[in-house]
Amino acid sequence: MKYATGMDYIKTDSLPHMWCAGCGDGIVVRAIACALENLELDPRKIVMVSGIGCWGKADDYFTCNALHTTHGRALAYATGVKSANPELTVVVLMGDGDGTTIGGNHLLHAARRNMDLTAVLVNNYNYGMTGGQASATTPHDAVTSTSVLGNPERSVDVCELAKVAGANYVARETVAQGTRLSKRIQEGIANKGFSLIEVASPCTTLFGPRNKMRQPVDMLRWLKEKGVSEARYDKIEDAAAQGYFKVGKFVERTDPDFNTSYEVMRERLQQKEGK
Ligand SMILES: Cc1ncc(C[n+]2csc(CCOP(=O)(O)OP(=O)(O)O)c2C)c(N)n1
Ligand code: SF4
Repeated sequence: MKYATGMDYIKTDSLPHMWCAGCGDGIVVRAIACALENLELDPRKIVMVSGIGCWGKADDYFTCNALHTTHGRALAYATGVKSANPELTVVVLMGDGDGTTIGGNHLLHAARRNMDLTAVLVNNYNYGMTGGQASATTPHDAVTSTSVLGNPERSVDVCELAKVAGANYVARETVAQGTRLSKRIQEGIANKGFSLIEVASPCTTLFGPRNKMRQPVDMLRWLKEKGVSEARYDKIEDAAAQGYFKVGKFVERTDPDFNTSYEVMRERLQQKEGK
């Protein structure tokens, strides 16, 4: 079997990248690039739609078409792109602030419509680009620049949200296991309908040091230790309270996607009008 490098999909002239040392974003770029290579997709028929934030800058590093949009609205733009040309492969790049906090409503509706998009949502548990404020995925009691004594709120499980809203494919992996992550992204792109791949990733400058993980490696160790399979998670007493989270594939189904359902409506209209 050929070993994917992803290099045909990465703009090497844009390197070195802008992210801090130890940030997980570079690993996710590579995981997406390898998934695209394994699927043998033509970069000219792929559109990377990104929101705003550190991860939102990722579209700069791909050889594909890119649409850098407004904070929290990437899924709305991606819906427009896919509806205008359903032949395109549309990959949506969002941070947890982008996709879950300001843009949470768009996530709900993209999943409900089952738009044929693949959202790669990098969850670094805070707003990285603007100074490390708490987002909707910040764990309860975690320290951020807006929760200096610990986060009083509970966090949203993005995968559960996408699952109940009706996404066809839902998975979560961490950057500590890049090959598995790439495989999930590949499965998500290959699956028609809405796919959400949540990536647990370190923010080594803002989140780690505030939460007793001073070195980048401490955050990686934390993600590897706490991200466990569903089967293992269910055996751990008070798993959530101890900070464990599930990784793996949670949903894989083949319900009709939005554009397919829309075509059915168009045919009905033509029949009604006798065309
Ligand atoms: C409408 C709007 N509100 C706020 C901002 C400011 N802003 C820019 S990036 C960002 C946070 C991004 O956080 P996240 O999506 O988690 O991505 P990260 O930087 O952590 O990768 C915010 C609040 C903005 N650009 N637009
Ligand atoms: S601030 Fe955090 S998320 Fe942003 S580049 Fe640095 S480590 Fe990455």
